Amino acid sequence: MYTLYYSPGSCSLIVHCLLEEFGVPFELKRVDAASKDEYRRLNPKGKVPALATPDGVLTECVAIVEYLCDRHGDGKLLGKAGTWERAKTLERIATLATEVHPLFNRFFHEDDFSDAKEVQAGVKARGTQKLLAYFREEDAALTRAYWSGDTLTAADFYFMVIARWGRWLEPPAPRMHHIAPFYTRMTARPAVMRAMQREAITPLGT
Ligand SMILES: N[C@@H](CCC(=O)N[C@@H](CS)C(=O)NCC(=O)O)C(=O)O
Repeated sequence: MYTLYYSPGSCSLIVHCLLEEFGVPFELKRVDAASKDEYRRLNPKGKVPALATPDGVLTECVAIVEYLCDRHGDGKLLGKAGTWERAKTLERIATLATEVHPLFNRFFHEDDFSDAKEVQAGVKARGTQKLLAYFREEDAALTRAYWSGDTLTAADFYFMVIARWGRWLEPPAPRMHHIAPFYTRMTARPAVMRAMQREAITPLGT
């Protein structure tokens, strides 16, 4: 039995959706300000997600996604180890984790970058600019059913969560011309609907 430590709508939603997709039993534990100190004993980084597994506690979205897909996906959603499909899907996931997620840190947590208000404003403004440029480029390229192509992969769940954060941009990422049908398709998946319902969030709301 797994336990997923999560915060609603955060990057832990990617893992939550995959657990639902694979239909494996798991418990959910919400991490918030009140439980943070206790949570640090389990995950000293203090961030979500963390997945308590029979093998131990695993952190980092990329590692958890690969672990779950290998254990439960049988090559589905990530591709079998050693294949081009696996490499290309991981390439997409790695870009989201190492390039795009940090841009959202500038957008949501500009005060992490400086104590000076004018520097924070600059960090946020540049982050916003880069995110809009990123989503416009992805929107133009997203001409197939899924962000990753004709076949659903784990990267699509990651992009869906990232696009959901982009609802605060103007224009909102989930409403962009090509991203919109992808986003609707993803958020209509029963597994995604179940995960969002349990986190008390909606595709475009809190
Ligand atoms: N590199 C980590 C990033 C995790 C992360 O930034 N989690 C955010 C939510 S999306 C978090 O826990 N933020 C709360 C905090 O930093 O205290 C991963 O990909 O799992």
